[in-house]
Formats: sequence, structure tokens, C-alpha cells
Amino acid sequence: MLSGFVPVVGRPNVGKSTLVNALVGSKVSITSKRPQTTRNTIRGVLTRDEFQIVFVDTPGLHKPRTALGGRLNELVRGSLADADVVLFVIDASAPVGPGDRRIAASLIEADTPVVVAINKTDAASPAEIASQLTVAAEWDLAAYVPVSALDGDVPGIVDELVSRLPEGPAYFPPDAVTDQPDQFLAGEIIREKFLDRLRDELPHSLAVVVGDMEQRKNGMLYIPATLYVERTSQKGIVIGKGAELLRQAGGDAREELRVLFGTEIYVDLTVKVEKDWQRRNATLDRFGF
Ligand SMILES: Nc1nc2c(ncn2[C@@H]2O[C@H](COP(=O)(O)OP(=O)(O)OP(=O)(O)O)[C@@H](O)[C@H]2O)c(=O)[nH]1
Ligand SMILES: [Mg+2]
Repeated sequence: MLSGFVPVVGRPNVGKSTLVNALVGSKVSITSKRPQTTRNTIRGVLTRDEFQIVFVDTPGLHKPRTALGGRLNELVRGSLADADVVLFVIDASAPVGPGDRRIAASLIEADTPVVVAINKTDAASPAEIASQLTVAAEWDLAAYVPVSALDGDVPGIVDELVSRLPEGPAYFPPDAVTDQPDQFLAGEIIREKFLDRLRDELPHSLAVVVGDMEQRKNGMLYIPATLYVERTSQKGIVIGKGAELLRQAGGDAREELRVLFGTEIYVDLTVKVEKDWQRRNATLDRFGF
């Protein structure tokens, strides 16, 4: 069969994770309107008789301002080193910028084939799409495909990728969509529900660490999660007035986890302050970055 690894790269917030979910046909990676939502490399697998594509969703490439930011960029570079084909995502609804150009330049240097997805076509006029295409065409990469990941309108991407894959083994069982441990996935879904409801800079300061999950005798899956913020003032915001935010976001997470794991869920949330964790290497190690 044809098989290989396809890192999905681009600036923060261009829709990489939404696109991976649309291509895999299952939610493997959380998404949000906040930049820098994805903080790990997340594999999403698409298997057919003739091929297996292992998509590797990656954090948005950006100018790092913290130790975490630096680590995230390194993670993307590492995933590019193992690439068979690269899927480079740009935003059709915003002009091609210096961030996109920097990424394009580094991709041109490596000689892995690059397929460019021009995403968010639903939010762009035909003239905007055409203009972004014209600018990006100058990079002379392997293929250019306009898509709307949000609408699940992603025609042609899979064909463009498969036609450039080498012969290889199936890296994952045919029914696998991801290789993430349940514990990690649960933490991500909890984090997503807080990102949906938090404003300003706080999303960057939030980390979620899930402890040992336990199937209880009453049929409930018990999920203990600690939410880490960077300052005492943020703790109150995450909890909310009368613990309202904690209850609402916790409820959203419980609902999605119930469907995902097919069992009743008890999400036990604790909020702690871990001062400036994004900037401290020891904490980043402990949080698994
Ligand atoms: N209108 C529109 N919005 C989209 C589309 N794809 C993604 N989005 C939105 O763009 C925002 C960012 O999407 P993500 O998939 O989280 O973006 P990302 O590139 O993974 O972001 P990072 O992980 O932060 O780098 C979310 O609000 C998505 O709903 C699209 O095709 N059309
Ligand atoms: Mg993402």
C-alpha cells in the first residue's frame, strides 16, 4: 500500500486542527478561535484499502515569547524531519503574511513535497481566494487546494497527498483514528471547553493535567483533572462567580466525554496556580511538553 506521515503545518489559528479532523472524519484534535490551541503533535489516521495517511497535527509556528513557545516550534521542526509529504495550511480570509512566507521559505529548502491547503474559503470572497492563490503560487510548491475545513468541504486534498506517498506498511491498525491515550484526550477536551469560555490572554496560561481515570462500581468513569493557571488572579477567573464557569465548562466537557467514551462521566476539577509555568522548563517537563 501507499503510506506515510503528513505533518500539517502553518501559522497559529489557520485551521490546521479543524482540517485534520475533517480529513480523518473524527475529532482527534481540539480547536478554538484562540491562537496556539494545539500544544502537542497529534496523530490522526486515515486508512483505505490502497493507502494509509498518518496526519500529524502540529502547533502553529510563531515567534516564541516563552519557553513553551520555543518547545512548540521545535516540535514542529521534529515532525517535518519525518515527513513523507507536508500539508501546509494558509488562511484564504486573510492576506498571505510574513509568517506564512517564513514557513514557505523553510519548506522550499527541504525537498519533501508540499501540498498547500488554502483554508476558510467559506469566509473569503472569490477575489480574495484568487489573490491568495496567486501569491502562494509563487512558492512553486507541489499542489494548491482551496478548502473549507469548517464545512467539511475538503475535496482533492487526500488525492493530492496519496499520489505523493511512497510504498510502505500500515503504521496503525485500519480502524485506528488516533494513538492518543484516553487520559490525554480527556485533558484536551476539558481544556477546549474552557478555551471556549475564557477571554483575553488567559487561554495561553491554562494547562490541564488528568490523573488516573477510574471506572467506578456505580458505572461512572471518574476523571480527575487539575487546571493550572499562572497567577492567583487567574484562578478566580477560571472558577467564575459562584463557580459558574467551572460548572458550565465542566458540564460541556462531561457531555462530550460521555459520548466519546460511551459511559457516564464524573469530571473532578481542581484549579491550581503554577506561577509562570509557560516560562519554566522544569514545569514544562512535568506537564509533558
Ligand atoms: N470560517 C472558517 N473558520 C474555520 C475554518 N477552519 C477552521 N476555522 C476556525 O478557525 C479557528 C482556528 O481553528 P483551529 O483548527 O483551532 O486552528 P489551528 O490552525 O489548529 O490553530 P492552532 O492550533 O492554534 O495553531 C477556529 O475558530 C475554527 O473554527 C474554515 O474552513 N472556515
Ligand atoms: Mg490546532
